[in-house]
Amino acid sequence: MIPATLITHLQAARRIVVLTGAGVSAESGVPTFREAQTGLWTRYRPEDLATPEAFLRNPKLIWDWYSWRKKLVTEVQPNPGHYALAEIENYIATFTLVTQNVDGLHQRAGSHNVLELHGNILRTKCFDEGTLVAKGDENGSVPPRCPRCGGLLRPDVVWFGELLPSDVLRQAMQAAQTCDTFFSVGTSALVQPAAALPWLALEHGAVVVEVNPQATPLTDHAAYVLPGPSGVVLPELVRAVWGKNSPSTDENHHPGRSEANHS
Ligand code: BJW
Repeated sequence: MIPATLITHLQAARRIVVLTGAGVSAESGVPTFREAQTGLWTRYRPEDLATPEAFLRNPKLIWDWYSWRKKLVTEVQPNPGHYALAEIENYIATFTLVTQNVDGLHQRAGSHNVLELHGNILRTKCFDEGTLVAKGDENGSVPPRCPRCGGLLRPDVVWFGELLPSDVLRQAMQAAQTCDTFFSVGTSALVQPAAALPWLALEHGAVVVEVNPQATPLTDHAAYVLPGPSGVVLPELVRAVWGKNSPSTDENHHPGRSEANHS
């Protein structure tokens, strides 16, 4: 069900950016943010946990939430969506994977050029100094304390109200402005500044493709919408574009928008 015109476009594509969100890891068993939370954490909203204020209010609660999630991400495996994205990197001259995910599953699937906008849950840093702490330097308290200054340790992720790593954001914006094709995959496209990246790509003439079973604020503006789980859609796309499968119908193409993007 990959539109024939999209297949043709991708066969000639030179610069592709893919922005991923929690939906890409959903099929690995990692819960998304704005869908139902599971287990112990059903009574909390991520917006109430993923802030510096929440951490300072109740450091143990937040540390425990992240400990639970850290354990989860080390126990799950990358899914076919992650592997398909790692494979596309082999076919495209300039391929940038920009992820909002903090789980490291793209790297474990073999992706190399990965920009982590929101950090990585498996790294730990000092809340006060911002310096990274090597594994094993964490002491036994909950949360552990910084071996240098005694401050509280926290995961090296970006919480609401915090700045994204400036160099990573700059590279992502640069890639979005200069790509010929921009994929938005498995993200609700709500959280800024990541959500602005597809719009930046649109403004600069890229063909924007969305992969998501649900509609988002981007859906009506994308040239192509591939509605389905990324673990199914992305491998199908790789087969259709770079494999031996023949192209299918054009039913998900929004022709007017695509032409506008190329004008
Ligand atoms: C599938 C699927 C399958 C399911 N296949 N798909 C401008 C306007 C208004 C507000 C702001 C603004 N600029 C900044 C803000 C404030 C704020 C913000 O954006 N708020 C919004 C809620 C409005 N942004 C910030 O605070 C950022 N900092 C910043 O901008 O600093 C400067 C500043 C501050 C304050 C004011 C102004 C400027 C920082 C944002 C940090 C986000 N951090 C988190 C937590 C990371 C750590 C952790 O993991 O705990 O990042 S929040 C959470 O949301 C996480 C995610 O990376 C992020 C995005 O979520 P994502 O990935 O899109 O997940 P979901 O759950 O929302 O969606 C999943 C999607 O998957 C759904 O669409 C499903 O349909 C789909 N799906 N199964 C494909 N199988």
